[in-house]
Amino acid sequence: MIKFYLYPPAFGEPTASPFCMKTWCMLTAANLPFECIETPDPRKTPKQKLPVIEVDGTVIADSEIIRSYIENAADIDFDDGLSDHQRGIARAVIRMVEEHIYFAIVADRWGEDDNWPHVREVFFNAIPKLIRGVVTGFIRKQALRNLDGQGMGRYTPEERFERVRRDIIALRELIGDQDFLFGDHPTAADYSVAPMLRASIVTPIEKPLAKFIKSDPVLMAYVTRVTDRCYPQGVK
Ligand SMILES: N[C@@H](CCC(=O)N[C@@H](CS)C(=O)NCC(=O)O)C(=O)O
Repeated sequence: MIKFYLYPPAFGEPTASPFCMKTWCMLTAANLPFECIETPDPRKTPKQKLPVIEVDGTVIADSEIIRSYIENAADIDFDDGLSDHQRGIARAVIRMVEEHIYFAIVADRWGEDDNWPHVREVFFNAIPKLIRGVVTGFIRKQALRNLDGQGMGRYTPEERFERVRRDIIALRELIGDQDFLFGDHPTAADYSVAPMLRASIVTPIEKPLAKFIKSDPVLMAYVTRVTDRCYPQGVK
């Protein structure tokens, strides 16, 4: 049985992390037996991040590496039926949402003073109230340093939104009138994109990114379709 370590639910989402949600969708699609183990603390994992899975005592970290494990273990290809050209686009799309849009979400949540108190209360409610302010202040500083290092933290909120607005339009254009990114059935890119769009719109104090996505019927219908088809039963 695979042990799947993930963040607890947050802001109405089954898990606080779009990467955990992606992994959850992949495990579900592959029909492999697994148990979910919620933890708020990634510090003891190999990359100090979640998701990780544990298989027969071996820990596998990072949703992309987990994907390879799942595809091997279940003898499936999440991109089955895609042409090489489509596979190229899929990989670029996954990189765009996971390495670009994701950091705009982090900046909206951790960097904006009106969102931060909500994030603090939801993500760190396991920390005793007496020391929560100090501990989370330290964690926030670290997160903002990471954002600065990554680059997203150096943009003004307006510049940040303009960057991701164009990404979101690219996603909408790719979806077009299809049910999923590459046609009538979900592929790996859908497992990355839909959880990231959902994460964008549930940030407690709505920022331009959330408003932009929510005002787009194509994107919202797409998110609903992926949720209905790919999210595990009972957590939607
Ligand atoms: N490339 C990783 C990204 C995972 C990731 O960024 N996880 C975040 C939560 S969404 C995390 O655990 N962050 C903890 C930290 O950076 O300290 C993957 O695909 O699994």
